[in-house]
Amino acid sequence: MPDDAASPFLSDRGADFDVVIVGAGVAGLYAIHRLRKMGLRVRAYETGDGVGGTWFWNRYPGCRCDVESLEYSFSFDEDLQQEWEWPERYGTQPEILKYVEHVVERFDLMRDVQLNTRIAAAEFDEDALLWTLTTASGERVTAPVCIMAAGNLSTPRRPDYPGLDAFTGRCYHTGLWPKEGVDFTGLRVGVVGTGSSGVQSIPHIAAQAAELTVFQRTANFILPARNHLHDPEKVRRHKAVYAERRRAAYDTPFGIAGYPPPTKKALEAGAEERHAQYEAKWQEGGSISFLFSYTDLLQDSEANETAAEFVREKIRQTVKDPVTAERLCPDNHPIGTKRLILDTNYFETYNEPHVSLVDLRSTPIETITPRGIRTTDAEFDLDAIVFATGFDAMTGAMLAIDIRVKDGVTLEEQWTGGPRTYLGLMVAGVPNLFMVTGPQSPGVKSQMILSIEMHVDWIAECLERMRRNGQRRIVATAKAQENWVDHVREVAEATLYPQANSWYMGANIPGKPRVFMPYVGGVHTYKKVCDEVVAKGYEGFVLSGEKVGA
Ligand code: N01
Repeated sequence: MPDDAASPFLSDRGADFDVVIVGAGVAGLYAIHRLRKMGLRVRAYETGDGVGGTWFWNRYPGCRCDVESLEYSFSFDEDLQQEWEWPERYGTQPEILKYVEHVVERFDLMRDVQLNTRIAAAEFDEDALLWTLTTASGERVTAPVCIMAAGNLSTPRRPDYPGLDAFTGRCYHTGLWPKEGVDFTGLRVGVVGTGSSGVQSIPHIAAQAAELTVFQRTANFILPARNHLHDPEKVRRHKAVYAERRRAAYDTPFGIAGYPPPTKKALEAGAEERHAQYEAKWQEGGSISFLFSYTDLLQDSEANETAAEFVREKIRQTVKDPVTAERLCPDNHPIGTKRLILDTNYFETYNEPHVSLVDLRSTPIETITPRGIRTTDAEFDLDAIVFATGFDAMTGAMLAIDIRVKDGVTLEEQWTGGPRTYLGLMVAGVPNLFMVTGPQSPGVKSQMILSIEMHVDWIAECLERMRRNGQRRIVATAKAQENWVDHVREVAEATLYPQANSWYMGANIPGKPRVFMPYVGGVHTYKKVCDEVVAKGYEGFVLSGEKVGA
């Protein structure tokens, strides 16, 4: 039974549901819970045959979250956060999936999820003020409100090398890992890609494979995770102030409390002091703490270079073969401008005799052959290829759905030059369709679950107000969107982020518009903006029962 006996939202229009949700990952699941508490009739549609999104699909060996487990979890229920036990500093994929499944059972969410259902199209009817979603198998469902919770890193991408289909060995993508797992024992394996997924899986694959060849296009900055079993006393202390820490997280740039912000610029410290600072952070493990060494690491190239060189020195000290070590040293982007990677034994893996590194910048892949991979100067016979080549990030999942307003705009047309949103929550000209952690919000640059909860709560409060006021339509204005898009760009341009060929820039997908997509002004700033928008009567949105131009 709903907790709230208020009348269902717009049920008089004969819609199948009040709100339809695309995706049953962490975002979709929380949306079900939150909206159901308001008495709304909701349903989430999920492509997979299980819930969990990212944590359902990314089952590759070594997969873990790089945000600490005590932070990377829901905050909406005090009993849940007090009772759940995270055994290690960073949650593994199986642990996180187990947690998500527990949440689903605990709050009885499954009854509002339809699995094995891909949403192919969504069309808004301006006269009826209804969204009609069409599934890949042709089923249609209507609701006045649609929430896109389809994920930022949920559209895996494999490069289109010639010959790929002719490869006679086994082929995998880290983001679509087989449920039953993969045994590489005795095999000659090639891994293409050295982002987080590659770096986490390579030591595990190396432990089984007879030979492992890693194909690297860009060397990345990688810091030690320093994972360990939790100290029960530390957990007790954390949980004693859990609610307070969660609140404090909203006042921080990355949405995680407990990291004292830096107070000094890097070049204000002498070389020895700087080295000691970086060394302390290196020993502590984790990325936020390291980036918080100095105030200007992401703004000033010279400052950034001091941290970058510290990490390169660590690589040279760890990897015994000097040629391999130099190849592993990142040299084409400032540290932190691509997502920092946390590792366990990644660099050490290259000291093993059966592991080798191919530099694709000097010898690119020409073709996949039936027997393996051919680069411009060698041929590698392989039994299996693992693509750790990432995702069509931030826009891939939304653009895979034909989203259109009847007789009006399509999302694809709106986003030809890159995504354009108001606050990462809505798109001008597309009424009653909300995004959870959409482009131009801080989502991917934050503790994702906090950002998900923030967005879902914002959407829920907005719908509550619409219901109270008898309003049926909400849309962002073109002007508000333009201002926000400009602001997001200006904030990014004041940093070093746009210098890297990252997925934040869409640079990993050939032909994708090169636009910096996340908002990097920080969760603390963004939350204030969203609160102010509400306080000013949903500034930048038009709320109405009538059809109005956006
Ligand atoms: O993907 P990526 P990912 N030929 O895009 C290379 C989150 N995540 O799955 O850098 C050759 O980062 C590409 O090279 P380049 C996290 O936010 C989190 O690893 O484009 N190589 C790169 O090396 C992360 O940032 C966790 O030159 C090609 C790699 O493939 C995000 O997901 C764990 C290529 C792709 O790296 C994505 O991570 C895993 C080509 N044609 C993921 N195309 C944790 O929480 C691409 N590459 C720890």
